[in-house]
Amino acid sequence: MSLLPSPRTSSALLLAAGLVVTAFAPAVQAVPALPDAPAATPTLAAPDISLTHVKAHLARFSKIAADNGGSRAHGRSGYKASVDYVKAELDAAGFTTALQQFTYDGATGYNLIADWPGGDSGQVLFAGAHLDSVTEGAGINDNGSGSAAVLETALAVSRAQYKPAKHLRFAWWGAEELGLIGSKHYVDKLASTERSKISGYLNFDMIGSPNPGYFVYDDDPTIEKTFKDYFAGLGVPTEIETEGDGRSDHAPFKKAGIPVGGLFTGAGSKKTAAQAQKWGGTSGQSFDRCYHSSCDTTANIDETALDRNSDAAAHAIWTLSAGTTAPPAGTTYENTADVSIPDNGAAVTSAVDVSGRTGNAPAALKVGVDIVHTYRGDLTVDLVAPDGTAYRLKNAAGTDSADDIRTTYTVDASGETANGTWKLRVQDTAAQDTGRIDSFRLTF
Ligand code: DTR
Ligand code: CA
Ligand code: ZN
Ligand code: ZN
Repeated sequence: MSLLPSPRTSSALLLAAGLVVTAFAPAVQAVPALPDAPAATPTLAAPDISLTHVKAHLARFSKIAADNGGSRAHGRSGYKASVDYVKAELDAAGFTTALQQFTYDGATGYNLIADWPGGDSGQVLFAGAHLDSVTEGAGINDNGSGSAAVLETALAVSRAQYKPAKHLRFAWWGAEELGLIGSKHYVDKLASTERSKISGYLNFDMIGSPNPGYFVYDDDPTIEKTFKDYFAGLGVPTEIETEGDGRSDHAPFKKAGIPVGGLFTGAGSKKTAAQAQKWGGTSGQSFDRCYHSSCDTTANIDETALDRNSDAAAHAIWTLSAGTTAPPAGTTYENTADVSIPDNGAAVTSAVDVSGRTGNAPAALKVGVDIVHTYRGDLTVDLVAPDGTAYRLKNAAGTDSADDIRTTYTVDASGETANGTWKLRVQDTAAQDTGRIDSFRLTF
């Protein structure tokens, strides 16, 4: 049995090195990473997003609609005026902005993309909202609310001169109301190499409904937890957003395999008595009685909901961009429990549970193997991915009479989901000589 270092000492040393450490356990089966293992990158708290500022953007959207025939719909002058307003705010705040044009229904549409300079261009945290309204009205809740919250959060990034680990990108989409046209166009035009750089897309569509519910998208667990933890901190219960699968601009990103999340306060569906009990408001009444109607004006906003969701958006953007959505590269998951290898017998395994990561494992996954054995030529060694796929690390080799295997293999595991139970499988295929697995670790 190896002399196990004291968990505390080893954990402290490894944590100091920014590595996440699984607990040291006498049992053979894996132990999950320490649930409260602190993230390697400290998270700066997001600033409070000013409701006054968000409402000021809504007032501008309202005036734009009034000055442009009553709406901010795709193909109408009110939409382009909305784009010009948001773009001017962002240009003045130091963002790198770009207009992406597309044509739909015989009219030119525009996506406004804004990049905040800096951060790891290989890890992009993306937040967006559709800027267009329906033709019936100004579209203040749908979706001036999301557009204004995302704009004010972007401006808060500039005011704070925030420098997160990840690169921040923001977007205001065109022609969502006609079928997610602008966001679909953006994702369609995005090269696969660029898609893989997006660690998450956060969508904000209707976040100030006058009879609000607090709904959190449940598409990606890490993003969902980030939002739910925020509202738990406010003492505000949330529900999973079930109405929207495919019904807003996160859908094209999700379809492209990008982790998505977002917030929603409800549209035409009616609030139940149970929901009114927990959130207040009026049961039996729509969350937004002016959904897609001319009465979707600045009076069609619940300010508390708008403020809470704006602050939640900022919290998620600060948290998920600080490199904490997934433990940073170089994170190790280890199992140091000894596992005896039966002589000329059945295979045995040592397992580690990987969690809290997004996407797939890397193309250069490091597999650390410490096996004590008096004739390593007897042994076959495999890495087994969470879905059961086996990667042969070492074949048996009768002539290799040396002792022990203490080495690190590099495996292209990019086809495997990162999270799950990974196993080291070892089999002694020849009689005589025995040994044990001393430890097994994965470094992402
Ligand atoms: N499609 C959105 C409104 C909408 C309806 N259900 C959901 C769910 C999640 C986000 C948005 C929506 C629109 O009319 O813009
Ligand atoms: Ca606020
Ligand atoms: Zn909408
Ligand atoms: Zn709508």
